[in-house]
Amino acid sequence: FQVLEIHLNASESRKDLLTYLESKHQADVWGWTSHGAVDVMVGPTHVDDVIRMLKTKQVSHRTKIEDVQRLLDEHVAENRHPRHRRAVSLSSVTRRYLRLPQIRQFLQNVRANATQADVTLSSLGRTFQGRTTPYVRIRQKNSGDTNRSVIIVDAGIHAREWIAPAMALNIIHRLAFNPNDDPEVEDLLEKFDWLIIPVLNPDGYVYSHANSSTRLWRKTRTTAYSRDPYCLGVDANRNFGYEWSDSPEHGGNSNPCTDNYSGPSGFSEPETRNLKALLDRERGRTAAYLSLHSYGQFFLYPWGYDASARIDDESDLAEVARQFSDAMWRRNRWYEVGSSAKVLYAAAGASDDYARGGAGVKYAFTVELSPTDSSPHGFLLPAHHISSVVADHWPAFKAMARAIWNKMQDDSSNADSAPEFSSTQDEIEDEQLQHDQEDDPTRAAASGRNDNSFRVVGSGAFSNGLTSVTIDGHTYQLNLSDPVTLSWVQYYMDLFGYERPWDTL
Ligand code: 0X9
Ligand code: ZN
Repeated sequence: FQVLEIHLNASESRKDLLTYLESKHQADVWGWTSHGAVDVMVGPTHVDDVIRMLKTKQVSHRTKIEDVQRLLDEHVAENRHPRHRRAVSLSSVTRRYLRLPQIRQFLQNVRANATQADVTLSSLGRTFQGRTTPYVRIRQKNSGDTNRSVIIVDAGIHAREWIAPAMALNIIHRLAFNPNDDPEVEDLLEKFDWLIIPVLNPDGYVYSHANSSTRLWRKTRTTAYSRDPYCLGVDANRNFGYEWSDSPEHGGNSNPCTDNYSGPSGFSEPETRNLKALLDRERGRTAAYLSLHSYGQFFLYPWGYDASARIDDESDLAEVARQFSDAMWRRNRWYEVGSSAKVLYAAAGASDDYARGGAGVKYAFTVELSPTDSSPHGFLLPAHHISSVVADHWPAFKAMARAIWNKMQDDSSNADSAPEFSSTQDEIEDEQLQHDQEDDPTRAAASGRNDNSFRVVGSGAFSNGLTSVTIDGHTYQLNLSDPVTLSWVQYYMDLFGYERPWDTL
């Protein structure tokens, strides 16, 4: 496999060309570059045809990665962990891409031993394959029930973007232990509670760690919408239910075999609903939502669903974004800033748009971390780069938090634009404390059985062999002969108090 950097002339048939490459040549779009070019991975049996086609169309291009397999093998080898060693040292987050079980171990270690902050560890809810989704809440030590604004950070919506979970774990490490005696850490905890979800798509993340042939997996691992093993998963960052669309014009797709499959409807997937539930719970308290991705070095704000939609307070978001990119610049890294549909491309159903449009978070951002688009590594950034990425980005995250804080002070001195709270602070706090103590919040949420919440419609007799199942108001087309799907439905049936599942089907 090779990665080609293709320079699309103007806006001409940009989409057509990519759609053609994806459908006819099974090309995989890795990412957009700031100068309007696109990185596309093409397989060995297609690369000659593709290059010939580009030449006849006079589309300029260059080979960016000659041999993806070699890079993959090196990358996987560098990140291989000694199997016998059980304990994960805290500082390993600066040197390695941890596997999911190691991330769980790391988080437990943080909770037990944090020196600089109070840390609680909870689960956002189950994934499609039934995994819990760990997240931490980091608060100033002994701060009792003071009601700070929250900054929510997630990573790993896309499985293959490993630098993002690594960055999230390092933010946790720095806030909870302050390993470099950074005098500003205390201030960050004084200003905000930090709620960090290092891996929002655990099923996909685990799969991307399985071997070099699965390393570039992007989506979740839903088996519900197709029987073809190559067509599993939903692009979780197309599945959020704000201005959701599965049309290619809005960056989505209705074909389960594509890498940007939007799912059958907004919030059809447990992973996106897990984050929605958190954002909804924290409604009115969340100062900022930050979603970490890679790669390309972009700092993006809404709207992402449509390039013609303009956000009304763009200057506020742009100012915070500029503080971030200025701080990166001081570390010799160039970040491009802007609204995502304009800077990158329209992509409806992403988490930032929901955070802003659905959950009312003023400062909602997507960060495409390093490397840049001119790097030869893309998603396969070697693990020994983690520490410099972290060292360079930490000042920028701090600058961002400071900028948001300053903006909030300006706003609250101007009563007209002060944020509205949906309920009293105390109510929200009580609710949150309950959730933090739950091992799995979805269990608590479902404790009152509601007869409309779980319905099975049809009996597998559809021509596609799928059965319509409605869970909690969302309808899924499920392949119930698949054992993983079955266990997942079983999980929800238990949750909603149904004991005898399959007689009715
Ligand atoms: O396409 C995406 O989901 C993100 N880029 S990535 O290369 N990591 O896949 C960008 C999402 C930007 N936000 C919105 N379009 N709303
Ligand atoms: Zn991504």
